[in-house]
Amino acid sequence: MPGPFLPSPDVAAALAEGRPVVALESTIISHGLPRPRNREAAEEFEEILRSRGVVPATIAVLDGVPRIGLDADGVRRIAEEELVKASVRDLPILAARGGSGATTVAATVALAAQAGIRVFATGGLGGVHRGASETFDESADLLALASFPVAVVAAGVKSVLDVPATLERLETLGVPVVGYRTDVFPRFWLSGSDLPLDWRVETPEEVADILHAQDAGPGSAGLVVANPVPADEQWDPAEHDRFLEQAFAAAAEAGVRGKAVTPFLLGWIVRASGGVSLEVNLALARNNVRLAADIAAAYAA
Ligand code: PSU
Ligand code: MN
Repeated sequence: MPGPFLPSPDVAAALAEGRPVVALESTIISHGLPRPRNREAAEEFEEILRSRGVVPATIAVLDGVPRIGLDADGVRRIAEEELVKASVRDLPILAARGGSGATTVAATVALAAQAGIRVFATGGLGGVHRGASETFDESADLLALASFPVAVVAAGVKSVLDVPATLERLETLGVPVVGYRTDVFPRFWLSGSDLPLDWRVETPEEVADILHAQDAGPGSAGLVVANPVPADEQWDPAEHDRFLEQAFAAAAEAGVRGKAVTPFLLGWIVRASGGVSLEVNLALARNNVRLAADIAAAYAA
């Protein structure tokens, strides 16, 4: 009978020895990126970490067992199988039934915290959806960031969301947000916004100092490290705005609700843009994985 979760041998050894580990989510692979690029991306993200001396811990639930770090077959499974999108609330159900699921930011953060992993890289966070005052659709990612001591490196929140409302909720929930070499909150495919941040950091070491200060403090909140996609790799803003409006119209027409909303919008935009949004999504995710590696290394040092 496996324990409540199963770290891979690499991850277990690194954690025991205090070497740097970075968590990676699996929903971005299973539901956020199209096949077959998703499998290449999963392998590439892990390789970026290894090349920087950091152990990758891609997280997913496979056959009822939360896995912290996957082997090659596990990576293949999250890319190729039809897994459910698993948030925090789905974890006990999958465990009890022996089911499999790709973990969202929220579920990945919960499992990373349980395993003792302090740093996590993704593409963009979930947040408050547009029209949330009617639908109440707000990602469980926000509550998880308030509940578990894991720093998330993200290119802000997806621009399909209500970004100002998301920042307000992060403030209410007590989740610190720092801009990495930026004074404004990035919008996923776009490097900038008109939303100022209170705090800016310039180096991975500064982020590591914040993590150590959190460790010594009273709370258990996470941290958002907002890392903009480099300006020369961002999506053309006018084109971005045009596709976004069309995607909302398509979602309304299709009557998409609940946890299907985010995958629908991302998938629709990839297809409609002829893959332009996909290249930017991959660029920003790589950029986040690199920074997370450097933060984890500074934190372990
Ligand atoms: N960021 C990406 N692609 C994604 C996601 C984030 O670049 O697919 C996923 C994450 O797993 C995040 C989820 O937790 O979208 C948010 O979904 P929802 O809005 O239903 O909470
Ligand atoms: Mn939702």
